[in-house]
Amino acid sequence: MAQHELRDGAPVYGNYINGEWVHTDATFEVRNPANREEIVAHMAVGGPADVTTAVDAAAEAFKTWSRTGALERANILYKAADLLVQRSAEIGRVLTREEGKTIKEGVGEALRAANIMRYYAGETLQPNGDHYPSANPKTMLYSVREPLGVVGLITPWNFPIAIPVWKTAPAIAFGNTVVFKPASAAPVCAMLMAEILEDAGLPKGVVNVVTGPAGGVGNALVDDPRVAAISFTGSGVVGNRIRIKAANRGAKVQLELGGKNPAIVLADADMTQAVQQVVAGAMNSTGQKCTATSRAIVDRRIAAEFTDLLQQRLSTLVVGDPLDEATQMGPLIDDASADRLMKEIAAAKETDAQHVMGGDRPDELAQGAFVTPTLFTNVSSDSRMGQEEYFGPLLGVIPVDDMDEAMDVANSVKYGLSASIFTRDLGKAMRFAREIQAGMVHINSETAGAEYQLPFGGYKGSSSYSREQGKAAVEFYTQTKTVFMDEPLA
Ligand code: UN1
Repeated sequence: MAQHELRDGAPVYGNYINGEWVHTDATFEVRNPANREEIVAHMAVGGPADVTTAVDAAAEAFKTWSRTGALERANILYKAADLLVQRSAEIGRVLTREEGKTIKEGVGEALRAANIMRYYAGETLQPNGDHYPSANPKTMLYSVREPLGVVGLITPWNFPIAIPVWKTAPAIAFGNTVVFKPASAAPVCAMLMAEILEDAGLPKGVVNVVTGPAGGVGNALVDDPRVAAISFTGSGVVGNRIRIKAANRGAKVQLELGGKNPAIVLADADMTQAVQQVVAGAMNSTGQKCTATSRAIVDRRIAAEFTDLLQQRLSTLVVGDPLDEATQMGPLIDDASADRLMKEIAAAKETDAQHVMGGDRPDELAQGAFVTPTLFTNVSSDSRMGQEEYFGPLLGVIPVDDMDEAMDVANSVKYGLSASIFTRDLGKAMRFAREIQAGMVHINSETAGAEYQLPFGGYKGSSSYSREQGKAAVEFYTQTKTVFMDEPLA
């Protein structure tokens, strides 16, 4: 395990390039969003030169890694998964301290990351091509999937270990090498992933991590002509810039962007289940998931009752220090995000929408970026709250007359990541699954919660018609070679 120098009690991380921790003169601090006085780590301020060195290392490592046997690649991932499990309590704690989700969610995410590694270890031994009959009976025709080369990964802060792993593990499982930029708000778990991969025996240069500003590190990574593919999860604005840059130089690109995910609640729904799932979808991880539920589209006949039940459940949520096992909701990622959300809440109070509860920054939690669970009702679908992603603990109830209106409202936004319906009516559930413009569809469960064996991604502005995880990862991190093989004539 790597030893890192401590400054003010917090580790100082260099960039991880070619198996070495490379320090920069300048560093930036990662602060605990639940207590802004606490420094979690000091990180390197990387720049274009560091990206170039990292791509040099990854390009060199690709020559041998791409020819390493599948079983050897698998065994490194299995070993890394074991190490992740062994260190899951520690990693969960770091994750909670840098990101603010509850310790249960933090440790759960570390364990989920271990399972993702195991899944891709297994995938290395799955068939990676097809055999075809030829017009000539003696010709052997087959296709084989091969790695792309150096891939560039850019990840968000809201899943500091799961998303880095679900991009890195398939990339290296299929023989690529990686240069990776984690989000500056919560980059420490990415460094722990690099440490674990090294301890599991990953050769130097196969995975390189460079921290620092998007302008310097992210742009250099996207622009480097040796980076064959970019996988990005984050905002639509940044994603679109990456899409254009990648298209200009012909790089393969995969984007996972925002969501404005609806949960339709019909009058025949199991109310207890619907309330429990909608609250989980809206408030877990403080609502900071691209798959979070932010719109409850509710049959008008039950809208008042459902809103009451939501309010009752939301009032029981314990908001506080996410390291405390009793806490059910932690802070937002930083004060800027909390301030932005508070402005949206203040503006929404001036509209026809009715403020039911929450939307406060509690005095007793003034040391962190806390906003209490917030509920509005009578939200109009074409208002800002009906259309824009807020990325925080805020749920808007939109009453509708019937299933037709529910579908129109659900599909009225620019996003299409995830969507739920709560009903016992099989016909309506089936209609919803057919007509909803969303990549992930849930019948009687919350909008969040991907499983790693499934393709994950969205419709419309939520993705780039690409998917990640499951077999979709094979598509993205490989390219197909078709081989014609004939016997020598003599
Ligand atoms: C989940 O719902 O568990 O950044 C995963 C995000 C998504 C991942 C969601 N890309 O929130």
